[in-house]
Amino acid sequence: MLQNNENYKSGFISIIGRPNVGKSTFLNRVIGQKIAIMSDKPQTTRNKVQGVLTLENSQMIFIDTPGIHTPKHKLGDFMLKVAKNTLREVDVIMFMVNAVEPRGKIDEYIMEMLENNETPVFLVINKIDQVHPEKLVDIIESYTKKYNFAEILPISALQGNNIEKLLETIQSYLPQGPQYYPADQVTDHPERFIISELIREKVLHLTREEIPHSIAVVIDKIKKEEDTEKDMIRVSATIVVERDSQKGIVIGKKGALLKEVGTRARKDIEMLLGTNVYLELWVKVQKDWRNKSAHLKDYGFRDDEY
Ligand SMILES: Nc1nc2c(ncn2[C@@H]2O[C@H](COP(=O)(O)OP(=O)(O)OP(=O)(O)O)[C@@H](O)[C@H]2O)c(=O)[nH]1
Ligand SMILES: [Mg+2]
Repeated sequence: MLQNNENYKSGFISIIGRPNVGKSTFLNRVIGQKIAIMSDKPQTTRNKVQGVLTLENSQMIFIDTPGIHTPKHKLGDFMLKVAKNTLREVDVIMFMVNAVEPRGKIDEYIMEMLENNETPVFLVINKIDQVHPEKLVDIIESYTKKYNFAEILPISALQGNNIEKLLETIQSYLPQGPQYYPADQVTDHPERFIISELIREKVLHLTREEIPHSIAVVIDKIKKEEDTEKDMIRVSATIVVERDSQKGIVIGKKGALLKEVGTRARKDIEMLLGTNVYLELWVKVQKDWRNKSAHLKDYGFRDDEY
């Protein structure tokens, strides 16, 4: 049953920061399921991804956002807008930074952006598994001299250090409120979106240089197969690239790379759907799609949704 009593707390928490600091890794750890894709390539996340954590006395709705960067095309403009817009109506802002990298221009840009904000901002220093604890004091100082944070929490999203403490602290900032989502709902994204993201993630993992940024994945069809013995869902998807040469790379020698993408993505999709999956992948060239509004809309980057 959906809770709505005096002792129940709920609210929205936006996670913002530079690309690659571990925002999506944090979200997935807290939710306990992969709903946002992760990679070591910057600008992995392109849309906002909402993850719901329901505890006995509270519900926290985390909003993972695209890493803030200087946009170089229309897709980048869209991503920046998505990240900024999530700040408007949340109860807590988690500004995540990477303990391993020094404070940079983008961090400063973000702190300036937060300057006239009424919402409490937490400084969350991630990847502390990578630095000596003695270094933390200097890292903290380099940020606190620029901004007055409500809370400062060093964590490791990958290994789980201090996550419980962070959740408890967030909870203490949430207002009394209703349980917005049923307890078993972990995200508001349709399966179709997560499936396309899981496929994109495998391409990110298996390619380098410009490819990760140049692809989009479109789901053409998801269909339950009726005449098979076992439960089986057939998924057809198209990987869109920007140039002919990229098509060759994504397909690989004798189709090897595309096959590997398919095998890995199928496993994740089967986990997501809890059934056998037959995955069909196609590759298509769509010149300069990242700068074309019509294509951006087709591939799920719709301005009017934000
Ligand atoms: N060592 C270490 N690595 C981490 C930690 N958290 C995340 N990573 C790694 O950092 C990389 C980036 O993680 P993501 O979660 O995709 O980062 P992001 O901030 O969502 O990146 P964008 O979506 O591009 O903005 C991945 O290779 C993660 O495995 C951590 O606590 N420790
Ligand atoms: Mg991300």
